[in-house]
Amino acid sequence: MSRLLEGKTALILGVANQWSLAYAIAQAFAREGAGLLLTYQGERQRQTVEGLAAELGARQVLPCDVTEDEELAQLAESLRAGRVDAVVHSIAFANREDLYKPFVETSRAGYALAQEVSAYSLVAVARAVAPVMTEAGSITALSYLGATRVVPNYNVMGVAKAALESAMRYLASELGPRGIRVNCISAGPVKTASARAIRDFSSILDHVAERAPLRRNTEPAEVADAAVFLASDLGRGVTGNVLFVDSGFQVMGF
Ligand code: IMJ
Repeated sequence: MSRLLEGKTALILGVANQWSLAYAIAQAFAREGAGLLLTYQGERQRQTVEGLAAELGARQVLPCDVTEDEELAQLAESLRAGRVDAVVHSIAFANREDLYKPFVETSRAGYALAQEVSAYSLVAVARAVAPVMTEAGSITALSYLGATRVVPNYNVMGVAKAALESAMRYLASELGPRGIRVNCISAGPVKTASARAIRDFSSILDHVAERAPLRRNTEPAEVADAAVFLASDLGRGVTGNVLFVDSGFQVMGF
């Protein structure tokens, strides 16, 4: 069978370590024949991401702190020589304390930070990369159920994911006429590094596995294969969509 992303180039933001969903997505994209461009945030992450990029056979590793306009401009400049077919946005951050305090206590600065890194970054990246994107390009962002439902402690991140999903729809509307599709994957809980930091995460995983229609948790490879679909020509009719890859958990009302 022919590979689904043969001849395509993918820019993947958010590979931080081997547990990252972005890492699983990069592996699946490489398996399907895509050329990979990875980004890292800050010098501290550079070596780690370069190591992972070598394992993946990535073509290039580029700096991209999404809070710095200058780095986004440089990213756009570095990409100008080539073309990008697919972008994966797998970036989020909130102050740790904002994931524990009551949501009503969220500070102005903490709210703004979560929005900037986790939601506005999709707009900034889309603007930077759209000029080098091919007709039939795609942008996929990672979201979570906490965007539309109240999940204990998700708090300011839930509001940021709501903004991310809304931004995805506006971008889908504006970039659609140029052939660029924009979607979200809403993944079930996965024990990534940023989830490990969450108190009682194991009980969250157990709760979902007991109730989800498939009676199990989500594997990174399942999220990655959905990302392959969206980035491939098989996804050509899909834009403005939130695709749940969560063992069906979101359909349960009780
Ligand atoms: C995060 C917090 C609370 C509940 C949570 C999560 N559940 C899940 C997550 C149920 C699945 C993981 N998730 C979907 C995220 O988007 C995580 C984002 C995040 C995590 C951290 C931890 C360390 C830190 N800042 C963070 N910012 C964002 O300092």
